[in-house]
Amino acid sequence: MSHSAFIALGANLGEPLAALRRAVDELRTLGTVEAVSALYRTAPVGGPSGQPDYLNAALRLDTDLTAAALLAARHAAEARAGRERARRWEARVLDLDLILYGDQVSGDPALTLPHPRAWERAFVLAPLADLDPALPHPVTGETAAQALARVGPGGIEQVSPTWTQ
Ligand code: PH2
Ligand code: MG
Ligand code: MG
Repeated sequence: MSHSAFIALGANLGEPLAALRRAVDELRTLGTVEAVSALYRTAPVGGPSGQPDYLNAALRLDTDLTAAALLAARHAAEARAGRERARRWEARVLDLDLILYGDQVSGDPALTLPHPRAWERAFVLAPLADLDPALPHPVTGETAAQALARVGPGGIEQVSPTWTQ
């Protein structure tokens, strides 16, 4: 059965734009990419100080894969991009986060759904609101647009609406 997954993309090391474009192409092999958000330049939130700005975006992927299979594919794509996992929230060449998988709610530490911090972060919410402003949080019901208005758009700037072309 097809599930609608929302995936956030981020990078702030190496060649972030090239890495995000390649990630979109890889995700196209996992299902149907129904929509891709605009691209944003965003100030780093958390992690070691002095990191470069991030590029962030999000996409909607309709897929027959399970959430666990998506997680594995996502880690493989991050590894192929050259990501090394050391410190939490350090700068990275590619980060793919599964934000929503249908309306599934999971407390599994390896795959918490929805992503626990997504509804608090403008760098996730602005791209999500591009894809669907009325997208509800499966537990609270707050939409992506409402959450973005609540947290405010500070620290993010849209750099391109059509960056995958
Ligand atoms: N990801 C993080 C931590 N901080 N900051 C920005 N601006 N963008 C991110 O994608 C990001 C972050 C953890 O994955
Ligand atoms: Mg992340
Ligand atoms: Mg991640």
